[in-house]
Amino acid sequence: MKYIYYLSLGSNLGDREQYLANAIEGLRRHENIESVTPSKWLETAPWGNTNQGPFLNGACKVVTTLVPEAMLQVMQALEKAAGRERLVHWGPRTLDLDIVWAEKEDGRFIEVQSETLTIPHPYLWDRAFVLVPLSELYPNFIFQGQAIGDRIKELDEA
Ligand code: A4P
Ligand code: MG
Repeated sequence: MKYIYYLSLGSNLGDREQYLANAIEGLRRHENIESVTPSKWLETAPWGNTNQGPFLNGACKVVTTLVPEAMLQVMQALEKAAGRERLVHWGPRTLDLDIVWAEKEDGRFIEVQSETLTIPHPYLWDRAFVLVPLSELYPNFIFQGQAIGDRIKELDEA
């Protein structure tokens, strides 16, 4: 059984581009990860806690046999390798990796609701910095009956 994960990547401390590039490399090196397709990176204004520096954000598509909890562990190891410290909720970070959407290889989407993992990501549909890179990798993505391109326009006008 294969899984397709769409990850959101973000960094707003230090060499942001290097942290994102290292994350992609780290995913690619994992023996149970078959492919990693990154989006372009884009600079974004901080969302939520606005008292911090601008982010470099992006997304990537991961094809793997790893189940969701195992995928999360791989991501957290990469965050740790980037020197990530969990100090402030929604605060500055060297590297943040979130699973925003997941599917099985037959296209059926995956829902997870556990202590450690919520998929789809609760703020998936509210954040242009997640949706703009995601739309590059998954242009025909539809969530709750709405096309991703329409949602991006709506957020842009808000
Ligand atoms: N967790 C639950 N569901 C997931 C999931 N789908 N993917 C748990 C990844 N992790 C998930 O996360 C806390 C816990 O969430 C993890 O231990 C995992 O078990 P965290 O990264 O340690 O903590 P956090 O910073 O409090 O939360 P989170 O969710 O990463 O923050 P956000 O909501 O992503 O906000 N503005 C811009 N422009 N760009 C950004 O990238 N990022 C944030 C962080 C705020 N503002 C931003 C950006
Ligand atoms: Mg996170």
